[in-house]
Amino acid sequence: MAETTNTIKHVDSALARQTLLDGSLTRPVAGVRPIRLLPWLQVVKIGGRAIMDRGHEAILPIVDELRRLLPEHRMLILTGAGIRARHLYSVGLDLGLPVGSLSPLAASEAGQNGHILASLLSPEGVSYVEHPTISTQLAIHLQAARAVVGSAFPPYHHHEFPGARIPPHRADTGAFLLADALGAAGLTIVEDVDGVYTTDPNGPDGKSAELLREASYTDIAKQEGTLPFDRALLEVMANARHIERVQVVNGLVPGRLTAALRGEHVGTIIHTGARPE
Ligand code: GWN
Ligand code: ATP
Repeated sequence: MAETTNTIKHVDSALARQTLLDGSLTRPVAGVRPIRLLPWLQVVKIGGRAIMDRGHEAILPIVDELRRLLPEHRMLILTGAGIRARHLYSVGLDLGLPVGSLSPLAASEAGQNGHILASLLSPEGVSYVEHPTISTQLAIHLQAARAVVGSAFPPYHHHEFPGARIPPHRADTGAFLLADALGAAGLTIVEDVDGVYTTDPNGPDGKSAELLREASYTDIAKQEGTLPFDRALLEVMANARHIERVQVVNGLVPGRLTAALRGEHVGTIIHTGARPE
């Protein structure tokens, strides 16, 4: 008869026995700061409407600037959706499409802009990488190239929150979520205005618009009216784990993106809810 030995190893699992809803129980396990996956990465979001829709006049100078930045920085360049997505929203809303159907359709426009930008940077070894590749193989792609391009739009599809008819989580939110999840060195949002103003500088009250040089996400959240990025960005900034500040810069002015990546203050710096390490 075989002898029974008492060598069974009990695996301690800190969260096995309790509800995940009780913060006092989960905090000792889940309350630590996540590690930075790509701490040397600079994430750059290029506006779909602000830059890509303007065609060669705006795109070629930005491509030139990105090309010159390659020896200095390793970058994840993410593109927004722009005017084609807005046309799509108007047609889709007129037909009664739910928000979860509009989200992937708009996202595909952000992807198209990324394919365009990547094609222009391909002589430098830069390629478009798909969402699943960004999720699982970004590190190896960034070993092969100084930068890659992707879609800034988060792929929520039918998981998009149903509170509004237009998808609330768009390209700026998607870029921030990625940068924070990767523990990147920084996020720069490239627009067609000098930064965040007290009111839309291109709107009816544009003459009274004042540029905010530096503000916290809570200050900006209190500001009524429009912003140059999705309002949901402010909500995710509240719970940021790594990205402590984001700079919004004017990509129509040559050199601003370069200066921002070098740590200079050339647009609006927004402080997030992330605690300093
Ligand atoms: O199609 O331009 O990735 O990188 O949110 O999903 O709607 O898809 O539904 O790998 O997975 O249109 O086909 O499209 O932009 O998002 O991609 O060319 O499943 O490389 O197939 O998460 O690019 O695309 O639109 O980003 O933002 O095949 Mo596109 Mo987008 Mo490509 Mo991607 Mo969505 Mo995939 Mo996806 Mo869909
Ligand atoms: P996407 O990438 O989603 O296509 P985008 O980032 O390229 O979008 P917009 O969403 O159009 O571009 O944002 C930029 C525009 O926001 C500016 O041209 C400006 O007119 C407008 N805007 C509205 N409110 C403000 C504000 N408070 N401060 C600065 N710009 C504002």
